Amino acid sequence: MLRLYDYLPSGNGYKVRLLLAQLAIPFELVTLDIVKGETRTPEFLAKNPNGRIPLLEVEPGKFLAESNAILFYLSEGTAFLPDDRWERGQALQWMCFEQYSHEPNIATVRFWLHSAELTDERRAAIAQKRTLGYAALDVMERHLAARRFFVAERYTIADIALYAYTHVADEGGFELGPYPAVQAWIERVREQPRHVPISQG
Ligand SMILES: N[C@@H](CCC(=O)N[C@@H](CS)C(=O)NCC(=O)O)C(=O)O
Repeated sequence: MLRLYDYLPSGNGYKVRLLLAQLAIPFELVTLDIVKGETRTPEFLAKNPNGRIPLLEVEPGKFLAESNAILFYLSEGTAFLPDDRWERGQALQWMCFEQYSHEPNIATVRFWLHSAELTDERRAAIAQKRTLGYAALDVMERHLAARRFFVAERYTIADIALYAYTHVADEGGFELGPYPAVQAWIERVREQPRHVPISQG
C-alpha cells in the first residue's frame, strides 16, 4: 500500500490527499509535525534529503517528493492528467506557476501567520509576499474569466495544485472578494466527485 508522509495543515500535502481520495486509492498516512522539526531528523532525511513533506513511499524504500511531481505520477493514465501533448504542457505550466509565483507567497504568509513564529524578518517580508501573492491571483483571475478550469475546460491536476492554497488564501490575509472568477472556480473544484476538505479533523 502507498504510504504518505504528511502534515495535515499543509496545502502541498493536501494536493496529494485530495487526488488519492478522488482516485479512490487507499494509503497509509504518517503525520509529522514540521513545526517540531520532525522532517529534519536523520531518519526522515534518509527518506527525503530535502527534509520536507509531502513524501510518497510508492513501495518500501522508494520515495517520491515534491507535491506536483507526486500529482503527475499518481494521475498518469487517469482523467486527471490530459493525454494531449499540448494540454499536458499547459498543466505543467500551471503547476510550475503554482510553485514559483503562488505557493512561495500565498502559502508562506499563511504558514507564518498560523503555525510558525512571526519574527521581525518575516514580518518585514510579508508586504512583498502579499504584493506577489496578489499578482498571482490576478493572473488566475484573468485566465479563469472565460474558462471553467485551468486546462482543457475540465478538472485536472493543474486545478488541484492551484486549489490547495488558493481556497485557504484568506488564512494568510489574502482577500478573495475582488476575484469573482477565482471564487466561482473554487466552488467548481469543491463540487467535484469525492472531494475532501483540507482538514477533516
Ligand atoms: N516544493 C515542495 C514544498 C514542500 C514544503 O515546503 N513542505 C513543507 C510543508 S508545506 C515542509 O515540509 N516544511 C518542513 C521543513 O521545511 O522543515 C512541494 O511542493 O512538495
